[in-house]
Amino acid sequence: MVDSSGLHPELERTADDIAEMEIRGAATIADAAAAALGAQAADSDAETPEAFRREMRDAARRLHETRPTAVSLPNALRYVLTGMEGETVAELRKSVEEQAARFRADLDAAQDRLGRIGAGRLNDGDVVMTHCHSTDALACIEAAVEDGTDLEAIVKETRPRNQGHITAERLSELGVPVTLIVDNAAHRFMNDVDHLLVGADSIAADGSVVNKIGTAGLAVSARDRGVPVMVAAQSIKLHPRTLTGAAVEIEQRDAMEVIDDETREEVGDIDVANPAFDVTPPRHVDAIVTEHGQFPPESVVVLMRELFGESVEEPWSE
Ligand code: RI2
Repeated sequence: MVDSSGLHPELERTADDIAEMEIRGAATIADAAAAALGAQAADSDAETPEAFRREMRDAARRLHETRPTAVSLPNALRYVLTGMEGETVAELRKSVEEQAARFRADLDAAQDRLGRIGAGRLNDGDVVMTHCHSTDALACIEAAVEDGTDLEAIVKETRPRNQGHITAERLSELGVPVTLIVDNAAHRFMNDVDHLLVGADSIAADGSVVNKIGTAGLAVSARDRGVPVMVAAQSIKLHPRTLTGAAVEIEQRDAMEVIDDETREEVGDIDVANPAFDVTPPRHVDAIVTEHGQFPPESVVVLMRELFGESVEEPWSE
């Protein structure tokens, strides 16, 4: 059943959870968005094909407005909506449900493939430093561990949301010895590290990597110590609009994530800035590992053209 706004409660809940970061991580966001569109289609009360199409566009717009940086979200919405085909509501419904299911299955398969490719860069005895929590990055470690590669991890806690705790938990479950450090300790540990391994929320056509705030400085530190920087990112992280010159919007989040109101009042009259992401230039990245292989950042544009061409539709804004 849909509510008076025409949007399914599951879709509303998914949108709220993405905005609040109860659902987070670029791949997980894309998966949840596709599932929500599928649920919207399944329970739609639309009586005409036009009403159904409009409802799906409204649903996609609602999801799109939640978080601006991870391009996996619009890429997922575009994939599902461009697969919407048919003359009748029943046909349209079926096509959306099938396309959403296909997207989700492809996403899983892509992450597995990416993990196996990334694992090839990791050698027995290596120490990997991680930042934030990325399922794409973890897939590389998981595949390496499955191959019998012994790894250790230095895990940054990643203020302000401490997603490093999730990474630490997942790695422990895999049997990888973990040392958790505060973000400020990263440079001190860089001499002990063989790889810096991070995920991505968006990758621009010039090979710039948009990822959790702190990645850019970390990559400079890794470069300084000769530590290779490896970015694990499925192709849904490629930002097609950057092919035509658009910049990736950096999400600014609530000050409350950095400092609670009471402490802030004690400190005095201050501004608080909380950008969620930063941009690591291609010269500080060694390899972008995707499900299609690994690329030096400067050549990722070739893959982008192949996958998206030059024109990028936004069916939800029609
Ligand atoms: P996967 C996260 O952002 C991190 O920046 C992480 O590197 C990226 O998403 C990719 O995650 P946030 O949602 O898609 O925690 O690899 O702000 O899981």
